[in-house]
Amino acid sequence: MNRLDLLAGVLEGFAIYGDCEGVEPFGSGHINATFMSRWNQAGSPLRYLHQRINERVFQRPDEVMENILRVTGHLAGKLEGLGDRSRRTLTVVPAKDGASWVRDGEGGWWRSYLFIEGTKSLELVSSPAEAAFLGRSIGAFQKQLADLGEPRLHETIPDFHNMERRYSAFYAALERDSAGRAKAAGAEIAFLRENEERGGVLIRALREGRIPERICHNDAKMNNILIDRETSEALCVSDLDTVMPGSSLFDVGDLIRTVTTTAEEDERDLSRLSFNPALFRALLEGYLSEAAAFLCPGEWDLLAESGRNITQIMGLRFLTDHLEGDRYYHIARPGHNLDRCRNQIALIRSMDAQWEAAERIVRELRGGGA
Ligand code: ADP
Ligand code: GN1
Ligand code: MG
Repeated sequence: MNRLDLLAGVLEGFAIYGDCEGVEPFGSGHINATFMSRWNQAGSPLRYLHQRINERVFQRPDEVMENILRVTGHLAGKLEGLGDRSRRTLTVVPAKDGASWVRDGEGGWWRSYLFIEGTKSLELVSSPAEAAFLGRSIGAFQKQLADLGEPRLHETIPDFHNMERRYSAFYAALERDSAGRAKAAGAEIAFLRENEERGGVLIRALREGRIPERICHNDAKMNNILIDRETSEALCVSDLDTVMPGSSLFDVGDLIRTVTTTAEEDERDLSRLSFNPALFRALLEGYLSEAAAFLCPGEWDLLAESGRNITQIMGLRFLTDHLEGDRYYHIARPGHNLDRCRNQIALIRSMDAQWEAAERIVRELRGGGA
């Protein structure tokens, strides 16, 4: 049965009142199946967002939802008093039986959120001001979650940003070469092999205690942040499936990866892609306006490096998935994951070429704010 039919079968299960006037696919996420529904609620138009959780990726959807309820509840508490609180954090719409999900006829797990109106998500940043808003929103998100307390959040994907584990998975995929694609990816494989050592820098620092474990988003790429269409303010951090213990630098790195580039993640014309130091500065200024208060010296030391590191882990994961026959990420065309990998490698090369500028910017910001 297709996803839309499955959704039609579960909509009844959510505590949503009124008449459903239509459902359509929504967004450009690589993982879950996302839809938007339109309702007529006693004359008022309303929308909701529905997602089927990708169970290949998230093997314990119940734990994912338990985390999300805690996190959204905590964030809502921090935002108490604000008139537009329900636009600034996700709100889970419960099922009629009180659960936070509804199961479909195939056993799939569905959840619903209030649809946050008047927002968009960006694939590319168009100004330093936007970059600063995005940085600030993740700094604030980390700060707000710092006192979430016990128990520790579930690790919804264990070792998610563990580069060493990601390299092991890559080498295993290369060895199997189950889709027969390794030969045509020789240059990318060579690049990732050559850069394995430096790739371990964040995970080693975390393991050795030079940077602390913190609750972070873990998937803080730009299009997971909802932007107000009117003001360009980064209003709401979404896609909370991977909020769990990690490093603040995993989020900073993912922001650097997606905000400071001049081309989208799957752009094939690599001549259009470069690292933009002005966006890098603005992004970090925004992030630090919230995070300078809690970052420790070890985190400052690796701030610039985090961008290269998270770009590298994504390049590695895209290539691993390509070698395995595209089983993890949604793809829209043959070779999509290889294109994404090439794009990430080009971005690392551009960051390398402008490394002195990046380090100088961090030094200046540290001098002014650390
Ligand atoms: P995936 O895990 O597949 O990436 P996301 O949770 O990121 O799915 O959702 C896909 C897209 O839907 C996001 O990039 C965002 O633009 C949009 N989105 C997510 N939640 C909401 C919401 N509550 N209201 C409006 N748009 C949303
Ligand atoms: C996936 O779900 P989405 O599209 O926001 C992935 C991230 C990658 C990203 C690359 C759970 O994010 O880790 O950085 O694609 N999410 C998961 O664009 O694997
Ligand atoms: Mg997403």
